[in-house]
Amino acid sequence: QTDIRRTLLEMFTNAEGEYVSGQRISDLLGCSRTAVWKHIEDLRKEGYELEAVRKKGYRIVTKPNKVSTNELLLGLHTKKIGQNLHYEETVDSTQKIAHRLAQEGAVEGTVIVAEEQTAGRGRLARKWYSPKYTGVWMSIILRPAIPPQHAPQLTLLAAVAIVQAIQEVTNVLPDIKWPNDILVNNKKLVGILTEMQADVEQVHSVIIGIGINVNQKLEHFDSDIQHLATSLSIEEQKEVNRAALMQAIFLKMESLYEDYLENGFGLVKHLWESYSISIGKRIIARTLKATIEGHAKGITNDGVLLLEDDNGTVHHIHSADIEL
Ligand code: BT5
Repeated sequence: QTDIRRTLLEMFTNAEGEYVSGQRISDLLGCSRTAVWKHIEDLRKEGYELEAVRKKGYRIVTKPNKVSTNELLLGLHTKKIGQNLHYEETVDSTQKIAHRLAQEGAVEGTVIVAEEQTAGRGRLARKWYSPKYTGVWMSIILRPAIPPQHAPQLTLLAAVAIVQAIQEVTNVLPDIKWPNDILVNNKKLVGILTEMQADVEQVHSVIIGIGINVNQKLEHFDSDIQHLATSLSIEEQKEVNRAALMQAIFLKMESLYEDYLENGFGLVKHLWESYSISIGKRIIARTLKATIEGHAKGITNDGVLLLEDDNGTVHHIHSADIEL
């Protein structure tokens, strides 16, 4: 069923807005005219606006403002990431679903995407606002053979892939703030939440949750984050295609991930440092136990932040909120 729709959409895309006759469609799909009509009806239900003209055939007038499985799979040239896709209209949290699927043996590269999250979460059980049709709310399941203490490296890998994808799809030039924020002009555009299933020696799965504000207007943000959040469309001053952005992320992530598995953290570390605004500056790090002020010297090979306080002591920060 998905394959037929995929072929159908490819056909319309190749037609570039011109009509495709019902006969041609039924020939190519190898199904009856009645079956063609049913597939067209299904596309309409998904939000595609299709025009049917006697003797000419069908053409696509507008695509839905949704991110459907079809939109995401059409022209996706990855080997793994995004190829096994779970698309949902509304979920509590894509992280929750990803954990369940990972436990049930979901293949590496499985992605859970939702149009809306009713209980999207950040770190430390904080809330992540995920309003309908406006953002990218997704979780990616990876299964690297690495020790658990290396898992934070994948947060940094995801951040680099997202920054590169944003630069490819828009004119926005974002910065990374250690460990998991992507900012534009000091406002939060993206949050990343990496969780894992592991035993002491080995990771079973790493679940990378990615939240990107894409098409929200300022007034769409809840008042408690209005002063600290931004979206791509606010920065770009036009709507941004979410499916194209996700595809770009899948591609960038896959190539960085392949390099990471083969050659280690070196390339990601180098790229991450080039996008980071927290390194080489005076910062304040609030951990659960303490607040430390000092000079951010860099990150270790495990992705741990090195912070030198005024007494010259270098602290290894595993998790904190950073103030610049
Ligand atoms: C994060 O947490 O930044 C990680 C967010 C991860 C969200 C994704 S969406 C898909 C997947 N499924 C989930 O349920 N989660 C993941 P943290 O660093 O703790 O930041 C949380 C803080 O960011 C909140 O306390 C707010 O201040 C702020 N915030 C909440 N929603 C926001 C939004 N949409 N845009 C910008 N800031 C937001």
